[in-house]
Amino acid sequence: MSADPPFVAAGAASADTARTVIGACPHDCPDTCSFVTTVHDGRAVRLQGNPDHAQTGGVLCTKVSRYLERVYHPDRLRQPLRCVGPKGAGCFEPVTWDEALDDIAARLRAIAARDPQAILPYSYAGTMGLVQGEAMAARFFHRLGASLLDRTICASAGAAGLAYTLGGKVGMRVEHFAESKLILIWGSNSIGSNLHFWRYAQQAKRAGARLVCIDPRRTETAEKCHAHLALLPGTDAALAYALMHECIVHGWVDDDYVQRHTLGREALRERALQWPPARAAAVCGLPVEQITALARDIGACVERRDPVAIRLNYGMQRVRGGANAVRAVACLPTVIGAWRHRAGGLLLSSSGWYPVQRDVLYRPDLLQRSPCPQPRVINMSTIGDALLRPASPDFGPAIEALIVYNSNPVAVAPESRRVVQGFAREDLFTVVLEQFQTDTADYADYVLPATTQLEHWDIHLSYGHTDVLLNRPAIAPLAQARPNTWVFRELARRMGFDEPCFADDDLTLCRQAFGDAVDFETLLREGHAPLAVPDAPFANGGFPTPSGKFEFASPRLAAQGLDPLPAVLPNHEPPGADPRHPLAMISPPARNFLNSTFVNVTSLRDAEGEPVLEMHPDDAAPRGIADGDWVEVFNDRGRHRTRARLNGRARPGVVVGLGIWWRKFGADGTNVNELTSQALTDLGGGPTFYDCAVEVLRVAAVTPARG
Ligand SMILES: Nc1nc2c(c(=O)[nH]1)N[C@H]1C(S)=C(S)[C@@H](COP(=O)(O)OP(=O)(O)OC[C@H]3O[C@@H](n4cnc5c(=O)[nH]c(N)nc54)[C@H](O)[C@@H]3O)O[C@H]1N2
Ligand SMILES: Nc1nc2c(c(=O)[nH]1)N[C@H]1C(S)=C(S)[C@@H](COP(=O)(O)OP(=O)(O)OC[C@H]3O[C@@H](n4cnc5c(=O)[nH]c(N)nc54)[C@H](O)[C@@H]3O)O[C@H]1N2
Ligand code: SF4
Ligand SMILES: [Mo]
Repeated sequence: MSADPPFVAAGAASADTARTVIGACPHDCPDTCSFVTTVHDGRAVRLQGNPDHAQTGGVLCTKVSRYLERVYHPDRLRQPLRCVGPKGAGCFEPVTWDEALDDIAARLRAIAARDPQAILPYSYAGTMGLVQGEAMAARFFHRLGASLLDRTICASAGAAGLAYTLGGKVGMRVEHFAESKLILIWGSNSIGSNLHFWRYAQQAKRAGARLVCIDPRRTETAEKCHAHLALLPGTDAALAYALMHECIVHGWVDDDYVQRHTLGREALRERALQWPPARAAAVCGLPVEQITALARDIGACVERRDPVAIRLNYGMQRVRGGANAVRAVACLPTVIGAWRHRAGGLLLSSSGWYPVQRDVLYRPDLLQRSPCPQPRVINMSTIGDALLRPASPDFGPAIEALIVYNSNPVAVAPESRRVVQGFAREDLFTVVLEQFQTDTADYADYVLPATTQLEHWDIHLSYGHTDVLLNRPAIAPLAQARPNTWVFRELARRMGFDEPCFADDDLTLCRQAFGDAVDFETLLREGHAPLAVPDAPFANGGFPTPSGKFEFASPRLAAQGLDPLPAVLPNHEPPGADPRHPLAMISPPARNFLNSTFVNVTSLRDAEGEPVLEMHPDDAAPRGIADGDWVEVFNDRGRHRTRARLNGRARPGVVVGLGIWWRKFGADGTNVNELTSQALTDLGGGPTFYDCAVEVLRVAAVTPARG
């Protein structure tokens, strides 16, 4: 066993009386809750929402209320494991940390001696913590000169959409939605995935606000709104333009605001006038009255000077035209001058408000000390293809080693057949840092046991509010589990990287994350501290674009020879266009899971039951499918067996496969990503999970493989 680092707070594991420790929820969720763990005799016995953190309001979601079940799960990985059989067969033997780390370092050294770019990190937001996320890992891979990973799997299309309009991941402060009079919940199942925003929406509703949901699926959120527009996936830009069309022709625009604070208003006007509601209705698969009624709701607010707010979320940017759709939607509040009011405007992500000291934390300068100062960049959304590509002058070396942490790509990446084929390569050296034996860990050469949030330090930004949160460890690491930072520190030492930054401990990394921009003493005392974000940040313009204006038309895109205005782009696989695969499949998250996290927590899995495909009776009946029947969903990429559910949530032409189940819990060892494609979005290189044509057939009963 290697030397133990000081990753546990002084006294954290030793007190013998009950005490409480303030932490932060690590999961990839806009709410970033503060929680309080009660520890008794070194064991966490209770975990609750922090009542002193306004954004949390003392309330956690169902998933994280069950966090202790996950922390003390009998299946937690407790020691390093080495693969001793064929890839993916799940044959592992325990090894010591020293054996594992020595061998991993030796393997990486040998590959790096040929070309460090043959080594690829693969990580996402299993924890959103800045310290257990990329801090020590980024330093390690920069110093090594490994391939860089473009972390696109979730939000990069939306990020590009925001960058080319309002200038970045900034927007309204979420608490001000409580004062809005009309809230469009657009591409978001807030009750399932943004619960603490929903609390503000409820406050607004009680104060007389109207809530409108724009989502192909009749979600639990859609059910509770005053109106629901169940448009076809990938048609949001057409809807946004039709709403702007109505605003323009009826004079529901704020000319003064538009003149002062925007670029390209004439061009936008012309484009919007090409989208009368009837045209959009045909594209979106909506009754035209729903569009004109929503436009009238907006117009009534404009006339009364009531604030209109949009809670846009990432669900609508997982299609070919995702970035342009975000751009089009973002134009709407600007056209009506909604930003003048603190309860008006739009929020997709607030993460751009945070002054993260990236250069200090991630040390990109270390690339200069590596043998490869300008490594290639690999898009994580096409990991299947990347792992299967041979060396070529275009691509560079084949990927020989993959270090996975904070992610479960075998379950979550698109086009599983290719992903699995890549991970199954016997000549690929794969190391997986994990808390559990996930689908990805099954393909590892080494599985390294990772700590959970209760066992390590971290510091957090949020993409749904504007506070910084500090996570203190509440308990000692379980068995031999170790924080990600510790693993990369130990590997750095074995690789001979002697820069002082590799000696920084986790608390030092926490302090470095925001430097002087937040008061660390407040964080240590209270666990959270607010950023200074103005109440109505764009009431007087001042957008963080190069022009300082809201860019209806983007000079940056024009300079690249692209359409400067938001474009209405059809899906790669438009609903109904392919007679062999006439149904559009979307696969948004199941409420009791967080991506593929929690799927192995029994109480939460029981709440979800089993993988299902929601269908509309109009699509089920002609295929002879009844509620509860086994079906096969398929296209040219793959097939997946699941049960049909006719529960009134799917609209005609669209089927919904709730995600993201572990493959090994699927009836035939697959999940929805068997069907999804590696095609990318218009801007940002994002995945197109919800742009997926399929056909569905009834099949005989399937005997589940497991679970
Ligand atoms: N319970 C739970 N909470 C989560 C997650 C989870 O897995 N489970 N995941 C977390 C993560 S990583 C993220 S990124 C966010 C995801 O949460 P959101 O950003 O809200 O995105 P999604 O859940 O992908 O999709 C939201 C809604 O968009 C709808 N949708 C699908 N296609 C379209 C379309 O073309 N147009 C429109 N208008 N709507 C569409 C879906 O039906 C879904 O109800 O939530 C986070 N919170
Ligand atoms: N079909 C379909 N596919 C999707 C989506 C969809 O809507 N539909 N959503 C996409 C989206 S939005 C996202 S964000 C991605 C999410 O994909 P991922 O980022 O891979 O998220 P998870 O599936 O939650 O897997 C995170 C893993 O990190 C591990 N982990 C957590 N904390 C730590 C830690 O401190 N250390 C280590 N070493 N490991 C840790 C967890 O145990 C878990 O297995 O999936 C994408 N895939
Ligand atoms: S998953 Fe989201 S809602 Fe649930 S506790 Fe974590 S931050 Fe809060
Ligand atoms: Mo995500």
